[in-house]
Amino acid sequence: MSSVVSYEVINNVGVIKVNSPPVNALSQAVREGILNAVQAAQKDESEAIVLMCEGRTFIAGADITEFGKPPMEPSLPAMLAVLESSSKLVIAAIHGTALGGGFETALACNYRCAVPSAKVGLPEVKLGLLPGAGGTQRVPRIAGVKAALEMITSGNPVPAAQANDMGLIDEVLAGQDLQAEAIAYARELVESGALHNRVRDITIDPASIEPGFFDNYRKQVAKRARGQIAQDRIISCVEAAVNLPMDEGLEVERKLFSELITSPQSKAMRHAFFAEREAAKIKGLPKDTPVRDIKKVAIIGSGTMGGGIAMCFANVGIPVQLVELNQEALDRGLGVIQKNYSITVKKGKLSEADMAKRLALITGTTSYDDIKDVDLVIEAVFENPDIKKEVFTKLDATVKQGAILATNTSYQDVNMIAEATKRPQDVVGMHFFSPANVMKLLEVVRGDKTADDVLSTVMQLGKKIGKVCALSRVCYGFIGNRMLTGYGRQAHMLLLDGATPTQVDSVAEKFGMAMGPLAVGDLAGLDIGYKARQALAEKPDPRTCIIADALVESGRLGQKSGAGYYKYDPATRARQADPEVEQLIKDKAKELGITQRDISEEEIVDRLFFPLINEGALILEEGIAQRPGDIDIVYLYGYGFPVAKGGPMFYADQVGLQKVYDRICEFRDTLGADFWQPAPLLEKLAKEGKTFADWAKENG
Ligand code: T1G
Repeated sequence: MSSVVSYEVINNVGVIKVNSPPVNALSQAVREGILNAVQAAQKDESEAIVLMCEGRTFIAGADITEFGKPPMEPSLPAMLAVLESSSKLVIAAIHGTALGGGFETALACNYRCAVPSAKVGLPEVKLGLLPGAGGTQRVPRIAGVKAALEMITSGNPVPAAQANDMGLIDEVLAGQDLQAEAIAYARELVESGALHNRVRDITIDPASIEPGFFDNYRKQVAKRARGQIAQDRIISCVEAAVNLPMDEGLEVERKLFSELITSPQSKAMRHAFFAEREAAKIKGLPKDTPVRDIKKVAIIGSGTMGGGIAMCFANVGIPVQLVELNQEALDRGLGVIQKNYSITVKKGKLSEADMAKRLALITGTTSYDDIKDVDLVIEAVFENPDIKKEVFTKLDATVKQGAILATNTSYQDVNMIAEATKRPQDVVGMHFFSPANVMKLLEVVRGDKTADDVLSTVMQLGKKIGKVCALSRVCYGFIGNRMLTGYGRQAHMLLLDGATPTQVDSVAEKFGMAMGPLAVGDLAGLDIGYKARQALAEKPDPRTCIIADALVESGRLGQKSGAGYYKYDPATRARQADPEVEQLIKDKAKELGITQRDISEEEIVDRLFFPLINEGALILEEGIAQRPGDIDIVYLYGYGFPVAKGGPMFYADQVGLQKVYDRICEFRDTLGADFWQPAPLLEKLAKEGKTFADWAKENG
């Protein structure tokens, strides 16, 4: 056979085993090995064929690393055609996650069995693609059009039991011994004279689809697709599965797949896929860096952040103690957690039993003595450096040696906090994003003295609690918030120059941001920034805050007060433009001697997003971030940047660094040098005709 696919006949069943770590992706060697094994099985004494995998999972999809390279035979469709035309029953035996081309391979088999913990899915949409090996044609034939559309446009995996109910899995095994149980199931099928089922032989009655269904579905999906095109093409493929014979439907699928795989959106989303995994790796850290065992966690502060962080740990079965100054604050914090879980239960996303299990893992205390033997403490108190230093001094005096002492600070100097202890090597930043139990980004902030095993522990723990981690060195605002300053500043200055809040936010949302910058300010509360500015020793440039200050001083704090940059419908919280605010903006512009003008969409896009890129370049050359891809991950998972654009640095490469550089120089010369100084690295790469991706390759 081959180094990645073995074949042997056991009890008259031909067993094909794929063993191609890490996820048995359908590389050329795997495709060739399976095809050869199926052909060999046609001629031997086997009465049926089982296709299974070694290692952590069944085939997890096409080999994404092969995309963009010249195609290598046998193609996946060719391999599947041999599988589907086998004269002997072929049974896929699934464990782990059968995803994408992996699940499509299983669908081309006659039967599918799986262990209870297995999941199946078609996540191609998350890569800006569609299932390109028959998934859009076979799933609707088995599970029906609606279920197929939900599964393929969401890309979410389906657990084995549910897949069994949908008909996508024929048999859920006991799961004690996959190979033995799969062989027994194959024998049972042979001995019972099971039909040579082929999914392609199922037809869907077009009359069963209500008129206008597909167009309505397109409209519904377009809202959540945020400009992504794959969902629309998936719907067209499923429509073809209803109206066309299998081979013609496969032709439609192949054509639309080819369109997507060369699309900028898919290239961006595939970049994001690999960047996320790259970001979890710390340059220069030995692969065998030990990891500390985190069995018990304490969180100092049970406010919004502390409570959300506590839920992250309870959700994965790690006991967590909240520490508060007094019982009243503690009870309030625990009450908020209970309420958050109850809301999830009401939405049907959590069972009562699981809620109870998680709540039982979250306890509270007002005494540091109760947390002296925890393995990790995360401080989540006010963003006041003196309070943080006081907390860390107390932790240092109380908590056992070897515990990790983390701060959730968004801005403060982690080195300064570490110096408040005698163990700076155990101090690290774990910057969660609000709401901490929802937002996936975790900025891991490396202090100058943070130990390697602390970093490796926190990166691994971050993944365990469902976060996407990116490493930052210490600077004001780390990666995300530091870059956000320029973005927010320009949003404010665009108003003074003549754009309205609606114009700025709708251009940002058309670009793909989850929410425009001014609406985000209203959501977070304009008073937060106001208080921070009031605390500054040096008053900020009025051009960057005169409107925001005036709004707060007139009681317009944002959604929490019913009005900020916008008015908010009390029932729906829908935002409405407010002529009062638009007049206030005009008055403030006049006060500053700014002559307002029409602002183009292009100027808004460039003035919002080029500062992100420029600051990202500075962050790279200062060594604050390891890679441009890490910066992309911060923005994709922490700030609602559209994944179809890959992140600010990937987007910059697509725009072209020369264009970005020239535009920033133009803004410097027309809007003023205060806020428009091109980063030296950006200038250098532009002049050399290079990209940030080139920089990443050259810098390892
Ligand atoms: N191809 C190549 N490498 C892959 C891969 C893939 N499909 N999936 C994972 N890897 C690498 C990954 O980069 C990492 O590498 C290592 O495996 C472990 O991954 C024709 C066209 C399977 C749920 O989208 O969702 O099929 O960093 O850290 O957390 O219609 O990987 O170690 O060097 O994520 O245990 C469709 C993508 C492809 C599945 C495992 N399939 N993978 O999660 O490990 S397109 C997918 C995942 C397709 C067909 C279409 C997850 C996982 P390294 P990991 P994990």
